[in-house]
Amino acid sequence: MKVKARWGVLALGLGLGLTQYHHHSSRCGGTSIVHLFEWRWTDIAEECENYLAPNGIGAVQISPPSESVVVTEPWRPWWERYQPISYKLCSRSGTEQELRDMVCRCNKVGVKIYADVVINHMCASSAGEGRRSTCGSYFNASEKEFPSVPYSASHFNDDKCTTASGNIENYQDIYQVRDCRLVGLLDLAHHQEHVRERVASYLNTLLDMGVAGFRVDACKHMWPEDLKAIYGRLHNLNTKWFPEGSRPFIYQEVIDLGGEPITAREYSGLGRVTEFKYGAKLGSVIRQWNGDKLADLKSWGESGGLMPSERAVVFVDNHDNQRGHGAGGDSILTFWEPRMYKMAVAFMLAHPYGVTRLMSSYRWERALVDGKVGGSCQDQNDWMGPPSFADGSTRPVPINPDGSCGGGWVCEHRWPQIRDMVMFRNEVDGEPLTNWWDNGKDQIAFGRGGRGFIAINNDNCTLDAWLQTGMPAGSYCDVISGRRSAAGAGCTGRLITVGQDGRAHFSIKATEQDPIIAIHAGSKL
Ligand code: AAO
Repeated sequence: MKVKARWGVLALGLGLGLTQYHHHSSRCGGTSIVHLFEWRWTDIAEECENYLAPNGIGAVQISPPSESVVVTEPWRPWWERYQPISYKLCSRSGTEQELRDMVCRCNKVGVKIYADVVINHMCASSAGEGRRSTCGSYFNASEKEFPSVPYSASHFNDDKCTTASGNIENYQDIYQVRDCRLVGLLDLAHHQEHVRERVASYLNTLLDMGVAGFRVDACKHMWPEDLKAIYGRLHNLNTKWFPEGSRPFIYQEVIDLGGEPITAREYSGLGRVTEFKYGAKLGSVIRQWNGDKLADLKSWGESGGLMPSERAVVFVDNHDNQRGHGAGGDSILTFWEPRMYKMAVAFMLAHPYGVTRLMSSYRWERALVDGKVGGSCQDQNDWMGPPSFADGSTRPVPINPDGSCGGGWVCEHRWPQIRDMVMFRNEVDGEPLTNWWDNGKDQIAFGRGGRGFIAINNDNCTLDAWLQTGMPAGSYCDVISGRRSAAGAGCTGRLITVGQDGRAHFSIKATEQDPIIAIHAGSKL
């Protein structure tokens, strides 16, 4: 309570409403965000209607919608979208009309759209002149000319950067990190009125269209006071879909694993911040590295070294660290290791900390240099773009009869275990963590205020215990091994019977494919 009050005062002191931290209304559930990485707008619109709304997913993070350079060597890497050349809204995911249609259709069914916005920089200086761009706009990176915005040489930071290469060479120097080029990308001078106005105008176009917030890329590389000035110019959300006076939900990408002078805290007064320690540490716990064990998660959260929960967006992996970009290290778990991945995602969705973001990926042909698995192992194919046609345009996402995705799309958010843990999180929203139990090693269980209970066995022996669930007596369907029938009387998975005293028997073999049991108020028969 004290912490909340302190942040509230700080946010008000900054002249910002509190709602930039609030992603959902707890009344309607929708607690989680899914990053539909590289999906086309038309596919996202259908996904909102057919899957996300009915399954209680609250929002989609879309790939950057702004016009970018088209990189053809190697053949159309996913990362070309992080090199904008204008703020026109045609991208590899579709046209502006398709974007508008998607935002409208998703809003209609109550699924919010958060746009990944790349505002720190434009494309790399090495992109030169005469390159292709996604809307066909002209640009000349060598001369720093982007007439469609417009930006020209004076709108970039190069005069402030003191490194010989013009790039960030040392993350210990806060001036380099903010005023030099991130991996050669032309660094915008956000202290200039013109740049602030152009960036705010881009974001406002999206807000007016019905977008509900932003994942702001590369915030570490922008000065907090510049971001504050830009956020201060943002319109409220469109009242066609949102209550009058609603502010955009903002979550800022700041990689803070400790050890650098720039911290997440510098940005958490402006909006939420991506908590990178979360996935790195959780991966290490589930891999049982360095003596880490599930029982350690008893103190998970702020007391365990994470930022305040009401400032954090959390995730097991993201589009960078699932392929060795960004940060997090080898411990990061991804869809490539599904058993451990599902344990990590189930824990994240059951635990009250943070706003949760799910990753939805596509497969690429991995070419591991050292043969290791894990997030940051070297992968020569880390650039590979989404499933594409020969002309480089992105393929649609085909949905199989069993609800999984085909065509190289992984769709972790459609894995039944993950789908039903999203429902679990919606059911227990706002409830405290209760009835923690562990065996001192890699078996844990905990409840959420009598509305849900989960047990996970990552040990090498069976979990066999009578546990206090805190839940009302009755029969519950385990949502990991099955699902409650629509009529509510049957269960396709295992049944857990909670007695009058709130206790229930749990048995999970160490060899099970999904060594998890989860029950919640919505799975009661
Ligand atoms: C591409 C090519 C480059 C080329 C460039 C320009 O790959 O070779 O130079 O074009 O021609 C994405 C791709 C990039 C791509 C870029 C543009 O990932 O490969 O470059 O598009 O097309 C830093 C930033 C962070 C950033 C991350 C990738 O702070 O903001 O790098 N993420 C975002 C996006 C990302 C995107 C961009 C930004 C650019 O999510 O997709 O890039 O728009 C330390 C620092 C971190 C830093 C990492 C990366 O991390 O703390 O701030 O992230 O280094 O080097 C341990 C440490 C940890 C450390 C890490 C790595 O884990 O604990 O702190 O090691 O050293």
